[in-house]
Amino acid sequence: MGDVLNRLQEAVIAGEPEQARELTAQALEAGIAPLDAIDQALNPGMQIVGDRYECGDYFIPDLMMAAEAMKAAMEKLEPELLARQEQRQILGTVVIGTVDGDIHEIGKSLVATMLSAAGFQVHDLGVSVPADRFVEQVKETGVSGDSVPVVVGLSALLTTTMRNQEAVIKALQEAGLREGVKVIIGGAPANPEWAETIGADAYAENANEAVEVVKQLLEV
Ligand code: HCB
Repeated sequence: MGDVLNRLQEAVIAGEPEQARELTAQALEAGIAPLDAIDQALNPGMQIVGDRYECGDYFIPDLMMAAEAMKAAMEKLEPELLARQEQRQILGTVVIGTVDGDIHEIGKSLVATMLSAAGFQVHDLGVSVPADRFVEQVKETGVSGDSVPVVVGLSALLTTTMRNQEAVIKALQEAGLREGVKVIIGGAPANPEWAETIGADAYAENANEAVEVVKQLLEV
């Protein structure tokens, strides 16, 4: 089990999508749980990639290839994660996206997948999402009679874009929608203090914590 996960981590670090896809399939065939593959191979692999970029050993193309490898692995894991949620009882609705100016999508997509697997209806708005698009989706979600209450998930990976998490909260306030929703933020530069500063309801360090926090916020 350790060997295939080690090789999967190496495939992410080396930016090899085909290998990552193949090794993920092997891991699943060997009975490794999708969450173990994420926690023990993919996330640590991306962490190493980030460290190498930070110290100048890796460059943007390396980051992009590592991200492609992680995405290839996630494409195999997502159906498995969702399949494990057999009887779907909709616990609430989540509108999630990476904020304006920020194209980092892996963490946001992982949170979206985990919430979906846990029984939430998830509207994933994608990356670089303007504040008014979140507002529009929250309005639409309410109007279309989707399950309520609604949680808004805001991802930001850059110190320059984390301000836009606050911009979304302000836009929700201006539209008179803030009282009706819970806001959870995440992403590498965010932390609980930042959540408090910008008036978010909660912060989550990772996708598992996001699921727990959203459940707590909605009391489900
Ligand atoms: Co990017 N990048 N990047 N990047 N990138 C980071 C984020 C740096 C930290 C790297 C570094 O310098 N050490 C850095 C940011 C520095 C800073 O602002 N302090 C950085 C930079 C500078 C940049 C560019 C500006 C580089 C450039 O062009 N000069 C550029 C920005 C482009 C833009 O957004 N406008 C850029 C581009 C890229 C790509 C495109 C090459 C690629 C993204 C590809 C993609 O997503 N499709 C990329 C990547 C891959 C990274 C690193 C290496 C990994 C990010 C990642 O996917 N992590 C990252 C370094 C790092 O974080 N160690 C680096 C894995 C996921 C699973 O973790 O933290 O995203 P996560 O998500 C977690 C967690 O935060 C939480 O749960 C998730 C799952 O566990 N969470 C939430 C996330 N969102 C949540 C929302 C919630 O509501 C709740 C919880």
